[in-house]
Parts: sequence; structure tokens; C-alpha cells
Amino acid sequence: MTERPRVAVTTTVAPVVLERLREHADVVDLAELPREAWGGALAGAVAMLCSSNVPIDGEVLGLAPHLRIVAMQSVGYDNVDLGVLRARGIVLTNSRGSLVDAVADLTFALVVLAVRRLAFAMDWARSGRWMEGDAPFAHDLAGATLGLVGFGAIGRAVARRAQVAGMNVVYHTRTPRDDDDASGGNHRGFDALLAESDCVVALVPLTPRTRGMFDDAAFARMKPTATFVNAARGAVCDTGALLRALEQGTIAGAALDVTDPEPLPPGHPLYARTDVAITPHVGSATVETRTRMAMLAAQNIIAFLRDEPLLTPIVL
Ligand code: 8YV
Repeated sequence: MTERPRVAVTTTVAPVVLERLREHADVVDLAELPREAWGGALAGAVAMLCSSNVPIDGEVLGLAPHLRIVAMQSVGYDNVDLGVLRARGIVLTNSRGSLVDAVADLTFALVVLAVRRLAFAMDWARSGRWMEGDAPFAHDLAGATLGLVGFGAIGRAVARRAQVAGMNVVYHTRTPRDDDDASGGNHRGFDALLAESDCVVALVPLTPRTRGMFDDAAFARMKPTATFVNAARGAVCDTGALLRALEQGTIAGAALDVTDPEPLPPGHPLYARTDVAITPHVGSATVETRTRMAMLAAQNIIAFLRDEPLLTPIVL
């Protein structure tokens, strides 16, 4: 009997995904083990199914000398050492397309939280001040300008939700798109978007160019009544700069699904602020979406093992 290829699954996936992989490979489920304990199992692996929350760095990749494909159960792959993949000819796939609606829903929820100052309103109720009077008014979404920094499939899905709520949508991408009429967004330079928007949303991938792009200078360009939403990666925002902007009233509030560091440790000053709402990186965290993401990653692995075209390859 020929030996079956080994697939290492390093993140929790639905049983149906493991079953699908087992039709084609010897599957080792490492999801419950810390990264430090993956060693032996990775030694014989030709494929890894990974998520974005654990570094797939030179150390991990070094434990897998036979590795030929890394299939991400995520759109982002900033946690993967691409230099090592290139040098070793290891193939990379992501799960784009499988999580657009879930992430857009969560992002738009954060926009509503931020613009309507709901973290503050919830604190008002919880703290008993409701007994003394109404919470101060927030602002309408209808008529407000939403500035999307990044305008891929998720950005456009957020734009559609915002337009239903009556918001004007502007977006920033390095290269203006040529479908403003279809997407309903209007391109702006980064600085112009910051100055014009009532709510600025980060939806860019983390790259050397975008790391820290929301810094002191960026927040200084925003309106003092504006809010900031991060649904991209924590490190596109300088956490110290955000804290200063909130403390000094440079901006009015923030809603964050991602943070730097991540997880944000208990006791961090951002948690104590009533002008900040924080969710623990749950953009794609629904049963249906996570199953679809993992299944897409598994299908990429199966296609690779069968020498068929990959569904969602990343060109390295
Ligand atoms: C998840 C994500 O947090 O797709 C991404 O880039 O950040 C996420 O959807 C995660 O990778 C799921 O395991």
C-alpha cells in the first residue's frame, strides 16, 4: 500500500472538514496542542491547514521539511513567513470569498457602535446614570460619511450595508478603482478621506506599507467628532497613537475587532474607556462562515494533492 500524504491541521475546524480531508490523507489534528508541541507531527507533513492567529514562521516551517502547501483558513496571511515559503517553493492559499458577509456584518456593527456611541450608552445604563437622566445624544448614520481604507470584497460589502443606512461612502485604495458607479464609493486620497469622514474604517491587509498607517498624524487629520473602526489587523494602527487621540479628544471614539497586541491583555487602558468598544477578533467567527473557510482550505489541499488547479492561490 502506498503511504498516504500527511496533512497537519493546526486550528480548530468542523468535524466535516476533517472527514473530507481524511478521504484523501492521513490527518493529524494539532488544534488542541500549543505550537511548541507540533514538532513530531509536522515532520512528515506535506500540507498544513492554518489560521491567522498563530505565527507560521521559520521555526514552525523548519519542523516540516517535506511541507509543500500551506492552506490558510483566513484571508490574511501576514502571520506566515513568505520568505521561507518562496525559498522552499511552498505553495500558499487563503480563504478569500468565504467570509465576506460575516466580516462585513461585524464591521458594519462596529460602525453603528462607534457612530451611535453605544459603548458609552451601555456603560450609562450599567453604571446607574440612567436613573438620573438620558445619555448624551450621538449622531445619525444617515447623511454621515463613511471612509473605508481598503476597498476589496469586504470593503464593498460594508459599503452596501452603509448605503442602505443612508451613509455617503468614500474609499481609499492605492490605485483608484474604475467602478465607482457600480460600487457606490468615491475614491479619495488617504489624507482627504481622513479629513472628510465621520467614521474611518481600516480594512487593509497588514503589509510593511500599511503597518502603523493610523498614527498620530493620521488621527490629527480626522475630525474631533469622528470615530475609528479597525476590522483589519491590529498593527495597521499604532495603539499608543490611538490612545493619545482618544485621551486628547483628537477623535471621538473607536470600535476595534483587532488590536495590537492581540489579544489585548486584561487591564489595558483601552478596555477602561467608555468611548471604545472592543470585540475579540470575531469578524468571521460564525459556525457557517468558519466551516466554509476551513472547507475551502481543505479543498485547496485536496486539489494540490490531486495535482488539480488550486481554488484560491496566493502568488508569492
Ligand atoms: C480569523 C482573519 O480571525 O480571515 C482573516 O484574515 O483574520 C480571520 O477570519 C481567523 O484566521 C480564523 O481562523
